[in-house]
Amino acid sequence: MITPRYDVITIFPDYMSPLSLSLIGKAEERGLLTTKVTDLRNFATGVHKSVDDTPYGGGAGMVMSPVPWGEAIDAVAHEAEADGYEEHTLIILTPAGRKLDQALAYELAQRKHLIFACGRYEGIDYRITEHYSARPQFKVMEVSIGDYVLGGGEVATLVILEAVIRLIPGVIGNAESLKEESHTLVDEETEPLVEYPNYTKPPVWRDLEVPTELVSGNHGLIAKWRAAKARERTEKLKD
Ligand code: JDQ
Repeated sequence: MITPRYDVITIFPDYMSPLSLSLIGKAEERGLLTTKVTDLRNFATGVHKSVDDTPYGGGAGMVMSPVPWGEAIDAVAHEAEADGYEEHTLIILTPAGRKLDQALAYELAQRKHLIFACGRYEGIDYRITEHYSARPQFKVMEVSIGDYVLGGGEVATLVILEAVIRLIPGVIGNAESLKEESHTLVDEETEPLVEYPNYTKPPVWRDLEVPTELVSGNHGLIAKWRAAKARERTEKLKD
């Protein structure tokens, strides 16, 4: 059985150390998936091992050269192919990409090989997008995690991987919680709903009581209360 493989290419490989912690690290230890971080600098040539240059057309900042990026992506794809991964989804992090949401996380969780290209400076020469979009083994996606500008793609990659990996079968022990999530995510009118509020013990905390519905033992009443609260909370987020 082929398990998902997640490659990350970056000039800051240490920045990806959270991959070996917690949820993701444990899933990897259990053999549910593989992650590998590749240092783009290993594909830079010349005495200074530089990976950036000035932008054509002028302007501030530097742009990442397509030359080391092409070599690094080819090497990663080649290694994955030797392990039986025939299709590669190249995810290029950029504030100009498709916004991450739960539907995109589900979509990415179906793919067996993801390659995350983490740029720095002003981003990567656009010919990387153009070139890999034209290669049949590759699907290219430009992805953003939200409308703010980060210093590079590394943190965005960690966010995406955390959202994707918890959807891989077996990663979360409780399959019921994922099923419930996918039900509450999209209701009958496909309107995204936020979660209902949660409560746990103690039953009274700083004079605040747990809503009586939740301690009623009446599962119909509990379901009705939760649906109403989810809608109320969703409404409050508008405007
Ligand atoms: C890169 C930068 C000015 C890019 C370089 C590579 N959602 C999201 N916000 N920011 C990013 C993603 C992101 C991703 C990759 C990146 C930012 N930068 C910095 C600076 C213009 C464009």
